[in-house]
Parts: sequence; structure tokens; C-alpha cells
Amino acid sequence: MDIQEVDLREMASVIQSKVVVEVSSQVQSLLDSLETTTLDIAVTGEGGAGKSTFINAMLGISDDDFRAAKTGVVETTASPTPYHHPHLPRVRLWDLPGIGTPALQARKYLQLVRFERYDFFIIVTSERFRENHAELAKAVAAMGKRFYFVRSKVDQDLQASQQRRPTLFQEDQVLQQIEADCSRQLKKEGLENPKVFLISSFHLHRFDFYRLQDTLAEELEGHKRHTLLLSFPSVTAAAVQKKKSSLRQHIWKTALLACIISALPGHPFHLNVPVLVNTLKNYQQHFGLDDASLETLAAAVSKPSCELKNQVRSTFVRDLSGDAVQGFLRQAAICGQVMVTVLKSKVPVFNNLVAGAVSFVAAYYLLHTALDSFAEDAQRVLERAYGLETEVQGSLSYPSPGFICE
Ligand SMILES: Nc1nc2c(ncn2[C@@H]2O[C@H](COP(=O)(O)OP(=O)(O)OP(=O)(O)O)[C@@H](O)[C@H]2O)c(=O)[nH]1
Ligand SMILES: [Mg+2]
Repeated sequence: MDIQEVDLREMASVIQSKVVVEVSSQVQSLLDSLETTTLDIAVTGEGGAGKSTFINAMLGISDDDFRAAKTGVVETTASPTPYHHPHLPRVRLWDLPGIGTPALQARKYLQLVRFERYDFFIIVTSERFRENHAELAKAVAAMGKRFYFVRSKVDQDLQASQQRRPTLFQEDQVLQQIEADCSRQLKKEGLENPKVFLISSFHLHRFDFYRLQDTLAEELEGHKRHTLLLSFPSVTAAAVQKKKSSLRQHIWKTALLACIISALPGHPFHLNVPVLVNTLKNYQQHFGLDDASLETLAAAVSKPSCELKNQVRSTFVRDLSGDAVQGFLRQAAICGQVMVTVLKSKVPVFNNLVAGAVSFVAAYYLLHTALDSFAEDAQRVLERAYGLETEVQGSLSYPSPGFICE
């Protein structure tokens, strides 16, 4: 068991005070600022483009969930409607009114939907990109915001193409044609290097969704990036790993806070166990390992939920009680004695915490171990849910959309 070098360096540089109560409030405010980060994503496009279905898929909720955006209905959204992430209420995907046809109205449209509140825009079409899409994108850029094009329902295109030319059908070729066609249309409208992502909201784990996730995350910074990574549905192995890395960076803060409180008398095992249990519960949700998320996924992939639940092996998921956590901490504290000297030499505040250093090591180890095992579980669930095609494309046959969505 080791404290990662990067964490020791960060702790040493962040923690300037030797006064425990000051450190406590400093670390608490670092964690609070993560919790209070908002992310507002605008999803726009024409009627029937698949905006609402995309929003629900991004939020990891089924179309019939009471919190879901209504899909498949002819319904014009008159004003921007926010849909909150089920576990991260400060993440909102906004269903915007249709962009309409008059290209000259793009700026007016942006004023109307209050463009300033969004972090970026996703412009969806299930057909060709046209002048109004390009004009909107230019207006978005002129307002200093980023935009991304999503070409939705590619599963339908593939299915149609396969039916038309069953012997000549090649998935890669069809996808390349769609992508080239989208880019050509947008370039014709004056956009250089447009970013187009081919998506099926019924098969988020396939096609360009992983590329969209990567690009969005790369182009955001700091807390927003972390929040975005946590909000993504864990539909690819890469998404699971990125979530894990992002959560890992903040482990030392939670561990420190939990053990700083340990300096106060009356807390079991000199650690704030409820803080740790809460953090583990959050990890469980971020990786989609809670019952509700597993059931939604099982329904989406038409598999019995017990099949997915059986992939969850982590003892932390099976028993997330305070007693189980304390049992683990006791063991970790025994093994972690060696680290205490290193910690005290590199991060002086630990000299002021009576029982803090060893408690910190135990909490740090607990969170790392739990994070690793949640990520492994998430990966196993993913493989069982989607077969081997957890990365990008695979050679599937295309069931009819009716079959997929029912
Ligand atoms: N095959 C397939 N169908 C999709 C996909 N996305 C959406 N659909 C279907 O397309 C229809 C319209 O989807 P919505 O999500 O309601 O579209 P919308 O853009 O929100 O429509 P409005 O709110 O009326 O503007 C629904 O029947 C969806 O099931 C997809 O990726 N693949
Ligand atoms: Mg809609």
C-alpha cells in the first residue's frame, strides 16, 4: 500500500496551514466546489431529430421514466426545458425548441433560448445538415460557445442500407459515407473542419459516442471536466477508466477530511465513517452499479436484470454498511503503519493530527480499493450487457427499431 507520489505533492502544495481547523475548511471547500459545479448542455435540432431520446440516453434513464424527456411525440417545445442528471442534479441537459428554417434568425434564436447559460451546444439531425444548422453553429461560435454536430439514428441508416444491398453491405463503408456527406454539407455552408459524431441513442456503446465523450471532456477544464466525466453513462471501457481516474484525483481530499474529524473525540475508529460510506455510495452510482441503474440497463439491452447484477462482485456493493467499512479500515490501519512516517515527513499537517495519519492511510486505501473494484464491476457489467462490443463498432445485425425500443 502506497500513497501516490502525485497525491503527496498535491497535498504538500495545497495544504499551507498547520492549523487543523483551517486545513479542514480548506479541503471542505475544495470538495464543495466540485459538488457545486454546474454543467448546462443545450441540445437542439429540428422536430423528430431524436433530441429527447438522445437526452434520455445521455442521462442513463429510460424513455418511460417519469424524469425522462418525452419521446416519439409530435410536440413542439416552446421554451428550453431542463432535464436533470439522476445523480448529479447540477448537470442539466436542455431540450431546446426547434431551430426552424430562417437562417437569418440564428442570433435571435440564441437570444430567445438564453444562450449564455449553456456550456456548449449539441446540434442534432437525423437527416442532412442544412443551412440553418450551419448558421446556428456560426452564431453559437460568434457568441463564444462551442458546438458539436450529432448525426442521430445511424442504426436506421445501416439497417436500411443492409436491406437494400444485402450482399454488398459493409458497415464501415456506410458510416464513412454518412460522415463524409455530413462534413461536405457543412463545409459547403462555410464551416471549416466541422466535428460530426455519428450516434445511435439505442446503441450508445457503438459508433461515435465514445469519440463525442472524449472530445467534450478534452475541451472542458477543471471541475467542469470532472463533472462531465462523472455524468457520462458508463457504456464503454474507456468511459469507465476515465471516471475512475477522475474520481481518484480527489480521494486524498475525502480521506483527509474524514480523518481530520477523527482528531475530535467520540468518533468510531478516529474516522468519520459516514463520510466514507457516503463516498462509496456515490462511486456506486457513478459506475451505474446501483439497482435502479442496473435495471434500466438490463431493460435497454433486453436482458434479465439478475444477469447484470450477478456481475457485481465488489464486497463494497454487496455490503455498504458502516460496520463493513470499519472492518476494512481496521485491517488497512494495521498494514498502513509504514506509510505514516512518509506521510508525516512530506505533509507536515499530519504531525498535528493525533490519530490522523494512520486514519488517513486507512481511509485512502479504502477509497482506492473500492474505486478499483467498482470499476472492475462496471467493466464486467458492460461486457455482459453488450457482449464483446464495448468499444466502438462490432458486427451486429440490426434488429428493427421497433424491437429495440419496445
Ligand atoms: N432507430 C432510432 N430511432 C431513434 C433514435 N433516436 C430517436 N429515435 C426515434 O425517433 C423518434 C423521434 O425521437 P425524439 O427523441 O422524440 O425526437 P425529438 O427531436 O425530441 O422530437 P421533437 O421533440 O418532436 O422535436 C422516436 O420515435 C424515437 O424513438 C435512434 O438513435 N435510432
Ligand atoms: Mg423531443
